[in-house]
Amino acid sequence: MTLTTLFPQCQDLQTQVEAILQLLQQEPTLRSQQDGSVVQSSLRKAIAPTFEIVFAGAFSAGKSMLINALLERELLYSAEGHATGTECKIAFAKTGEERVVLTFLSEVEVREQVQALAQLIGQIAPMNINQPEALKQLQTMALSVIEQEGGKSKSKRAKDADALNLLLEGFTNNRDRISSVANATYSMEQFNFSNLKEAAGYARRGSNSAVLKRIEYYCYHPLLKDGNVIIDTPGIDAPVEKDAQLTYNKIENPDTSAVVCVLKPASAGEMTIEETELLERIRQNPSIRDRVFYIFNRIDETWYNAQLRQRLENLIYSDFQDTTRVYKTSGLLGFYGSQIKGTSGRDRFGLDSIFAESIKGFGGEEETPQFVYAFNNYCGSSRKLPIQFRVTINGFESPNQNYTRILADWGQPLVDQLIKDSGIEEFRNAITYYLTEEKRPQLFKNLADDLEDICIPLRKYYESIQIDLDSQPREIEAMKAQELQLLNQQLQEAGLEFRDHITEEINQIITNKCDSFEQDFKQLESRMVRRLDELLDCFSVKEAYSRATFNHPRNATAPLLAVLVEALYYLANQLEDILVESIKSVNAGFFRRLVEKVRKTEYYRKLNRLLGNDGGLEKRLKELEAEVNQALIAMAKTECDRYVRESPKFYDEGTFSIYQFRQTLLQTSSSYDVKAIVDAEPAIRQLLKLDFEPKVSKTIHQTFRQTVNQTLKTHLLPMTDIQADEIMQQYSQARVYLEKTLAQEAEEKIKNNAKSHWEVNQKINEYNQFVSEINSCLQSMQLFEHLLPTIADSGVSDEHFDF
Ligand SMILES: Nc1nc2c(ncn2[C@@H]2O[C@H](COP(=O)(O)OP(=O)(O)OP(=O)(O)O)[C@@H](O)[C@H]2O)c(=O)[nH]1
Ligand SMILES: [Mg+2]
Repeated sequence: MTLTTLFPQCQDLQTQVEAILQLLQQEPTLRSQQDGSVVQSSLRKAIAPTFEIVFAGAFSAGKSMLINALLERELLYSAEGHATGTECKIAFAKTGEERVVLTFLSEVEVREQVQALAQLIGQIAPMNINQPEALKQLQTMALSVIEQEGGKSKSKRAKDADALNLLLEGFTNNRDRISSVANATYSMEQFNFSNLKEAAGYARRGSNSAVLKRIEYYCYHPLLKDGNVIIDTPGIDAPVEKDAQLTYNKIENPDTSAVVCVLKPASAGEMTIEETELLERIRQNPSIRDRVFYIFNRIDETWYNAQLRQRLENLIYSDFQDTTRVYKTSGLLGFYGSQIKGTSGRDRFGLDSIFAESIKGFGGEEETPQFVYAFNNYCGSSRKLPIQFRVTINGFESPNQNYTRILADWGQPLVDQLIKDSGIEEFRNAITYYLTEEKRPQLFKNLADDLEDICIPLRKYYESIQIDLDSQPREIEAMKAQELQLLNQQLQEAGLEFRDHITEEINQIITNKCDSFEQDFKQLESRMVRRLDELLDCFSVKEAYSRATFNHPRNATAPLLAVLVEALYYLANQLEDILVESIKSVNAGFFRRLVEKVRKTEYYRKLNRLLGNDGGLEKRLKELEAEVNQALIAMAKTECDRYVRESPKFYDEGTFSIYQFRQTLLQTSSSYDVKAIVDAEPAIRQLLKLDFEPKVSKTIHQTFRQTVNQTLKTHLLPMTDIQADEIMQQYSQARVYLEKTLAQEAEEKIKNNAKSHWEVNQKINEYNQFVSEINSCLQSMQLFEHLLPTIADSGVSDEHFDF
């Protein structure tokens, strides 16, 4: 019976759960916090048609035997040593439809394994495994490796060589059954097996199992109903590494739903490293969760060994406190106990039927089956049997004789007691109860719990959106009023911030902290110095002389003094031009940078938001730039005008210049034509240089910088106060402007809110619909405690918003 026929309300569960996950996906903030994959995996488990129960544990722990005992039939091959070499699945079949399907490795897979194993033992495998000769050769090599190592299990290398040998043998024997790339499957009829047991015998660990990928038994057993699949695996510490890996892969597979750990400490005294690792790996698979059964098998061995018994009790007490699923079993006694129930004295209680094969010994001597030893031990020394069974073991009888005598004397009640002590029934009852009663509701409970972890945040999130939206429109009105109230204050603040900013900028200039300004001013200095040098270099006495005679039409000659005077005027005026030009560019640079900085300020942005413009700041700065420009030009002119006057030191007694002057005069007075003066040109140039250099130096290094600083300060600072005031005057314009924009903003926001509101309501409706559908499924499973939360109507309808 399928899930849907049992619980029709759960028919669309997958769609519904996926819809909830979809809602989660739509909310990026939640999506990053909640993991939908957990729900997905529990959903998969809940609706999966099959439920895979993997039996895992150390090799020879008794996994295969335990499964046989559980199903009360000899299905799987069980033996001493590494017995199971491939995955064995047991699934449900109706009576009369029992069958086996054997799946072989493909040729590609066989080749891969041959190559891997050959490499491990230091051999090179042929590329083409279809060359019988090459294979024979490789097999001979493998056998000689085993011999070299001194036996199959003497070393890792010997074990690998043995595995290779079996693989090659299996491949050769089953050559016609193996396809090149596909995994070929065969039914038991194709093998002429008459029952499942024969198939199991064929597949037991060895050369056949080496080339088998999987064997699937379909048999009738109530335990297998409802999609339960039992899987037997090779031991986790199997001597063949590949076989052990197969089990670990199975444990990590998402299809695995439960694990029966068949543990060996009852015979070994403690858990092996591999067993501990197995438990860890089980914990790491989210598909398994708490669906783990811990079986301490071979419990019979503790009956004869007090120390083993004690160690096992301690282990269970210390390490298995947090689980109730701990069972102590004897698969051997449980299984054969159930088998000999149908026997009697006529077939010597199974010796001539069930055990007929195993008692065949060499030379007519009868062998003792493993079970008979265990049975006799149980009867003789386990101290398990209640006192009414007065059983004696006679040393003069053979084990088989003791066995038949005891059973003839005590019969069925003793077998029942044996089965009871084997713990198998307890385990079978527990796992049956779990699989038929608990499994389904628990899978759904897990799903419900995982879903709840998503539903609660989702509900909270929707509700918070609703609350937020409901409070929004009022808030906008309030915000608008508040904003208008604050307007005056904000305008004032902007004005003050502007003033402070400009003051700070001026201060930077005055204290030489503005690098760009310093650079511009340096430029001015060097232009002045360069210009003076040029003027002196190109100074022409002839031209100065001609200007002097030109100014005095009645005279044909001019004194040296007149030439000097002309030179003073000329140099002073030329220097003035360059200073004016330079200070203009210093000024322009200063204002350009200032405007750029102003544009980046908070008050500039604020003004734009409040007024829709900058409140006249830039215009004011432009005007100021022109004013300051004029003032600086005037200053530059005054400065250079002073160059016309010779410096007082010019005539100082004992100075170099008066000496120079006298020398020049001596030179020029020798004749009255221009030639004498022209000859003195270098001397005159020297004189001018002596006079001008100190004057220009004083300008650029002392007076003019201070003049510039003062001019900037006196023009800019008073302006900022005026501007701040002017900004305040714009209150009414600002009010009109702001009201308009705020109204627009509010309108926009209300529109958006209406849309969001509609959207969230839509989502809530969807959410509620899916959740209530899921809830009705959970209710049909009696999971009333695990229903998911729905979202109540917020009471705010969409009509509140007209959009
Ligand atoms: N004394 C005793 N022997 C047992 C018990 N269960 C199984 N055996 C024996 O242990 C041996 C191994 O049993 P299997 O069922 O083949 O063990 P397994 O875990 O399937 O071993 P692999 O398939 O090799 O991993 C067999 O000889 C069984 O008869 C038990 O409870 N007590
Ligand atoms: Mg086995």
